[in-house]
Amino acid sequence: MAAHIPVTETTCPYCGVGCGVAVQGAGEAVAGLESHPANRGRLCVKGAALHDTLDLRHRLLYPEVDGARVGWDTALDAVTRRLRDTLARYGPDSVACYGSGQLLTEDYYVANKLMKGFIGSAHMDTNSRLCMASAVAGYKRAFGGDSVPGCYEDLDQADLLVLAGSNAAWTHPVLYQRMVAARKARPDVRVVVIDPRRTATCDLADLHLPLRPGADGLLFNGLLAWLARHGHLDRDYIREHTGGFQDALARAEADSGSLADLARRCDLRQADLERFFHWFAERPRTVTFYSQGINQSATGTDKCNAIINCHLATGRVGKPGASPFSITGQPNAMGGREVGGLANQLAAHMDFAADDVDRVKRFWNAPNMVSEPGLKAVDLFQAVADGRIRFIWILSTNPLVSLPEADRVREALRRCPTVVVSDCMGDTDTVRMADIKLPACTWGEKNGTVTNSERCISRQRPFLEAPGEARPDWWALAGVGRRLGYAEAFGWRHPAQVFAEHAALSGFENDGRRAFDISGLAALDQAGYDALTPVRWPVNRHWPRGRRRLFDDGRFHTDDGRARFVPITAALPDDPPGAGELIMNTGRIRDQWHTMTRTGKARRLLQHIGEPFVALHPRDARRHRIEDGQLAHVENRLGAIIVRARITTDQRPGELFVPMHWSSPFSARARLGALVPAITDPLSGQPESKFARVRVTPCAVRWQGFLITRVRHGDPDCLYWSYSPLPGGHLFELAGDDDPDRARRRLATLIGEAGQGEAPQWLDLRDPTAGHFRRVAVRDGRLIGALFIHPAGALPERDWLGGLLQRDRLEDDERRALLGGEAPDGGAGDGPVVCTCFQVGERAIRARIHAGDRSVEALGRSLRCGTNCGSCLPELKQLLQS
Ligand SMILES: Nc1nc2c(c(=O)[nH]1)N[C@H]1C(S)=C(S)[C@@H](COP(=O)(O)OP(=O)(O)OC[C@H]3O[C@@H](n4cnc5c(=O)[nH]c(N)nc54)[C@H](O)[C@@H]3O)O[C@H]1N2
Ligand SMILES: Nc1nc2c(c(=O)[nH]1)N[C@H]1C(S)=C(S)[C@@H](COP(=O)(O)OP(=O)(O)OC[C@H]3O[C@@H](n4cnc5c(=O)[nH]c(N)nc54)[C@H](O)[C@@H]3O)O[C@H]1N2
Ligand code: SF4
Ligand SMILES: [Mo]
Repeated sequence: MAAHIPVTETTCPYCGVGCGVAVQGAGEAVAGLESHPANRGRLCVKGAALHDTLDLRHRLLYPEVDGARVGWDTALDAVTRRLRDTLARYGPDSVACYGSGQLLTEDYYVANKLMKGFIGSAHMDTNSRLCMASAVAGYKRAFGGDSVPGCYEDLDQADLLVLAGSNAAWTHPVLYQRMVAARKARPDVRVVVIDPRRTATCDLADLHLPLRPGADGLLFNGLLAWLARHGHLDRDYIREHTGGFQDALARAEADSGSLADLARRCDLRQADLERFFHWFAERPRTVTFYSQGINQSATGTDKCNAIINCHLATGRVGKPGASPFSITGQPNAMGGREVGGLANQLAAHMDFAADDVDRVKRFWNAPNMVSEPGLKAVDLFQAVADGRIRFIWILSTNPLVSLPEADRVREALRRCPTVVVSDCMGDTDTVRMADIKLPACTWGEKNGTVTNSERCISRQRPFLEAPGEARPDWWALAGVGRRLGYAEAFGWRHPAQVFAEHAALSGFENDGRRAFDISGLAALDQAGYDALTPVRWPVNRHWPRGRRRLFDDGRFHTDDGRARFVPITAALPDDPPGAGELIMNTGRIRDQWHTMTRTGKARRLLQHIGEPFVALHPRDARRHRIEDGQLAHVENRLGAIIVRARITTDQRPGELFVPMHWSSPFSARARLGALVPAITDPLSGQPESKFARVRVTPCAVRWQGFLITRVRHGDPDCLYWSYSPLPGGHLFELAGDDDPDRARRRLATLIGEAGQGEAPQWLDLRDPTAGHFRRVAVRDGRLIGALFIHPAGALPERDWLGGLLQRDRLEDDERRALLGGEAPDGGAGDGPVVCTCFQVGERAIRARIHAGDRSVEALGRSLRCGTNCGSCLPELKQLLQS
């Protein structure tokens, strides 16, 4: 980077890897930060596309009360008045706050303090309930505190990497690349992937265990029993540092039975199971890296403990290259755990024990300190639905998409007298339901700290002015605190002051009992805060520069200092699906982040996968008469979606996969949260998001098509649509079950541009017998928009047409080509973009393979694909194999 342009060192706002990012100027360019220990200069596709998402399109820029734009004073007065009224009439239990692992630690700390200390309601929960709650509960049961023992270096040092319920190649790409590098440097390293689906992550696997969904607890119980039977336990470690082993082992033995039996119940080959067990026995340096395939389950906490039991039994906790490693999803999931964002925690790793409550109360000088845990997310929204909660403030999360039974959640918010939503974006499913909308700063504008999966605290630093009247979330929350009369408790002027208070609380009367202690940072002034470099907690007198691993001394945070084995009876998800039913698994794709509010702004992030889909096995496709690329209904008694079918043997028969990302602004009917039943783990309250019973049927359409337009007026009125931004406008994929000519007339009204002048010139091509309709609108020689309708969906390249939107004048051959529907050079385009960094499409890659490229390296030399972030390497390999 050129020396004269200022560079801001900050942290990526997406996944829990927590990569350092170097931003040039006001976001002109981004690069991986070489000095950051999490990524050492690397970024994945989403991180590398951050500067494409900084523009102000779709931003919420001004506060609104009941649909009218107001100033901040009026908005915060309104929040306070309605809050006071609700408190006066219905008491503190009628007030709730729902936060997010995408808040900064400072925002989160203030929300928690306001709710639990001053409003006096413990109904403060967070979307981390849908994400990390089981992992937290598992760690607490085993270690006596919510502490991740290991660190990222363990991934470089392990001899066995077990990825359980993680698609890290797509969801934690920079860590995945680290594992790839480790595997390459030391060929003896073994990688086992446990996932019912064959995912991109399996590219690295020496062994893929495509187990029956939900069978992980059984599998790890089986491992524990096998290790004991074959003399692979670390007896000294068990004796010196743990408790409860005999019970746990007895339960595991009773549960798992013979190896043949175990294999049958997990639906795995016995030989594969044995291979995994032998590798585990032979390789003391084992990291089990686990994520949502484990956590998001009605027995998620037990599954976490079944994994931890195996690590404790072999003494593999907190040692170099050896730990059970729950990987966090959101950028500040860990920060939320530190400030007590979950309804069953207080701040700074304290619970609801009487002395904890008293300690926090004294520290805050809190007038209305809560003394009992509040409602967990799913129950909390149930309380909104039945009118017990009458005021809710939602910050930095989109529960109308991400919660189970999402249609019921919508009904609940519709009925709730006061819904306050803080978001940086103006049009999300949840923002649409708000009575009061508060515009939040977002990445690039926010100033504070986040903690990643390995307990590393990093700064997010601003490099942009806050646009419009957007303000930091902590500022809005503190404004309400002051209006309630707590000027001193909420009097901060800068996030550095909030951080210092949070750090001081972590050390307050701690005496080493609570793992989370960053009292060493409590004296930071603003300059020190601004200069803070990444550091792994604890940071205190004993560990002034942070600590890499916890529990390496074999001492835990339980009363007797010993870790606990937890006896597990591994329950499989209750009854098998009924006749005609399939199991719907849900999760993430490579280039999108959750409900797409930010990643959905970058065209290049929609070129890899541009539409919502359902992946299914060819056998199920045949049985349910569904063809590849066809639209399909996926439904159950709770809801219904329409998505495109992708037929693949990567799925097990009887099981579907649907991505969680598409929401109302992005597709007509794809909010899959509506179909997920609100079944939760009794210990953690985490919903079972990966196991919904559904039916799938073909979706009959009479026409397919697409529309491009310079401005977006509204949503298409037809059976199916999905949206993508284009550099000069907008793209909708369309399909309908009505008369195509009528659809043409209706949908063409969506074509337009800003500041309409004289009427555009319409070029029409109609062939009613063939069912072809084309309308192109041109004004002053510029393309304004186009609509193509066709019975079967043989349609021109969207990106070629989209490119024409950016032109000041169309050439004659381009006009002809437009109506003809084919690029002048006859090029059919490059197909789906596989390598997002260098924009290399599937067709180009196939062409090079035909021309003789035989390896990913050769493809990289010819086309550069796969040579930057590496996220597409698994797909390049797959194309080479096919
Ligand atoms: N690209 C991208 N990356 C992200 C995110 C994103 O939205 N997009 N979100 C971030 C967040 S918040 C999170 S929490 C993480 C989540 O990261 P992951 O947990 O890796 O992602 P998921 O796709 O939700 O689920 C992981 C895998 O669990 C598998 N699975 C389903 N059922 C079972 C089962 O019974 N047993 C086992 N062993 N596996 C099962 C699924 O098939 C899936 O491949 O990703 C983070 N990173
Ligand atoms: N079926 C199914 N459901 C799932 C999952 C699954 O795998 N399957 N995964 C679950 C998991 S692990 C997670 S983490 C959740 C994620 O689900 P959500 O948290 O609901 O999804 P996001 O799209 O990340 O929502 C973040 C919102 O905050 C806004 N935002 C961004 N930055 C800021 C900010 O600084 N301040 C404010 N106020 N707003 C901001 C964004 O515009 C967006 O509207 O989904 C859960 N739901
Ligand atoms: S791996 Fe995660 S933190 Fe790193 S650049 Fe990608 S999304 Fe951002
Ligand atoms: Mo998550």
